[in-house]
Amino acid sequence: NSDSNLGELDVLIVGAGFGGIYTLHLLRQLGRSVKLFEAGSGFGGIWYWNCYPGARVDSNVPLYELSIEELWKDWTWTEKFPGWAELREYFYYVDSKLNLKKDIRFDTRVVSAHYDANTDRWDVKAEDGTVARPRFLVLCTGFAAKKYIPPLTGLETFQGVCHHTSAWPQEGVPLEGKRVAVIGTGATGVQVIQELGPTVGHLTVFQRTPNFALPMVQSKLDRDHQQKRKALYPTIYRRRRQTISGYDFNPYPRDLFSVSREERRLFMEDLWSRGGFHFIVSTYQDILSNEDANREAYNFWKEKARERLHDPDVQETLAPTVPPHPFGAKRVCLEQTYYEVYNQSNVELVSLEKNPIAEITSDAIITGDGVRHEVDVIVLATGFDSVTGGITQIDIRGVDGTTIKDKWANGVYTNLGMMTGNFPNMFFLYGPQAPTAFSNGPTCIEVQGDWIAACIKHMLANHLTRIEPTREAEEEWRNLVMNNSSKALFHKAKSWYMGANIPGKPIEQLNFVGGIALYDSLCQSKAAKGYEGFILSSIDKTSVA
Ligand code: NA7
Repeated sequence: NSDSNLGELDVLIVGAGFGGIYTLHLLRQLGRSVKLFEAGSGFGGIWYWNCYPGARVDSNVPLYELSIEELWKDWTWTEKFPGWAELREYFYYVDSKLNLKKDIRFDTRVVSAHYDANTDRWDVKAEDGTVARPRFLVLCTGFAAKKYIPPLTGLETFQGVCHHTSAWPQEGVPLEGKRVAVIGTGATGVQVIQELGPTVGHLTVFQRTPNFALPMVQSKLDRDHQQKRKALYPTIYRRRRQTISGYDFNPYPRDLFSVSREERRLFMEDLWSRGGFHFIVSTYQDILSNEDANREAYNFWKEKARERLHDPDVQETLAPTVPPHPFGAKRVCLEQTYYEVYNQSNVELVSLEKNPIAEITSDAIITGDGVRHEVDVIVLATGFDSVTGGITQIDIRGVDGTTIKDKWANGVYTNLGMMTGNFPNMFFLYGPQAPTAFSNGPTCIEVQGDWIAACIKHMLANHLTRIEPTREAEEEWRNLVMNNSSKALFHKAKSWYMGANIPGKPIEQLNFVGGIALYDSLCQSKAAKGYEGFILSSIDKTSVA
């Protein structure tokens, strides 16, 4: 084999984020040939691409890390909610322990994968000409691998600096004293805005929909204290798999209106003071299903946000009297100084709801009211073709030549959110119809990675060469995913949870919202029943028959 032709492999993994490195480590233990291709020049996945100012994880230490091989013993974080640079360092630390690099090719972006039914192998090609023929293909491309840039008239004529947050230059961008525009106020926009507000000359924020951001309650972490807490980590890691959201906390098993107004107030104050996702995850169990309960939570949130804002117009734009959608129906994010930033004289908030962007010229963003907002830099914090985009952007063709993009054009079909029919031997992790984005990443990844590794082990040990879901199992799984969310309020918002942020994308619940513990048990039980809902076969037996 030449250097760019890896020939036949047992497994090829795509992506060197948490999902990729975890499955690489597990699968290598089978003693078979396993390689990993990564488009970026380094480790980190989402933390490789998203190095914009202020990028930070919304999960607290020690939940956002791998639980295996006692990796946590020799690693110390400096902040409760670590930033992108430290998260990247963590990956290099993991590499130093697990020696991952020797099986990884960086700068190798997979552009196509075609299934060859004659050999039960995938023909995989990368942009640089690298090819491989793995039996099993494991896509660990993440839920936010395909950026979304909206069709803004004249954007291509802008002469200043313009970047999407997930394509931020690795060397950084000089912004001090500059006139900067941020378009978008999702989790990313909020992080960029609070980071840039204090340093840039002028910041103009273009908001279409307000974000109901929650206080992160960030803190520096003391090394000794962290060391002492490590005795609890194995318990914490066991527990995170038994919760709804993969953290170490669960919803409170009471309905909001079942307790007195006073008790509610105290309870919510307590959750608020804890920070992180407690206010949305540890709260009353009916917050995301009962609209009245939801409004109570919103009103509490609104009061808190408004207390921090000086200008009444800004208060109404950021924390409106009537919310545009239920609280939490779009992903809420964590903030530190987001609201205070708007009290600064160099920060201006433009409501696109009142004044949409009409046009972008060589040096300005012009809104519907005719105002020219002159800027040097445009930051596009406009999100992603989330959950499915990372997979469908690759030219993946199944047994009959159909692309995965075509298969999912009118809706996603999978079994267990890990495989799809007509695309045998292809697994995806942290993708559609799995707890993706409704769970802490590493927790979900370990649950799915364990299942995939066990499945591949089973296939190899039994000389099976092909596994593929049945259509019935896919229909059943889709119904389960939809039914699980039918009582929830997610369908009342135009969010990426529902594919609604991308024009033309089918509107459907893209994530399994039943929780990690239930998901894990459903996956385990199908495996225990001999991979129920999947057809397993061997090419040798097929040819004999
Ligand atoms: P999001 O959450 O999809 O946010 C994208 C933002 O961009 C959001 O505020 C959008 O407004 C805005 N947007 C999108 N299109 C336009 C147009 N055409 N004009 C103006 N504004 C627009 O992406 P993020 O990167 O913030 O976060 C993604 C996930 O990564 C996050 O949830 C975490 O899980 C990590 P809209 O709300 O649609 O009105």
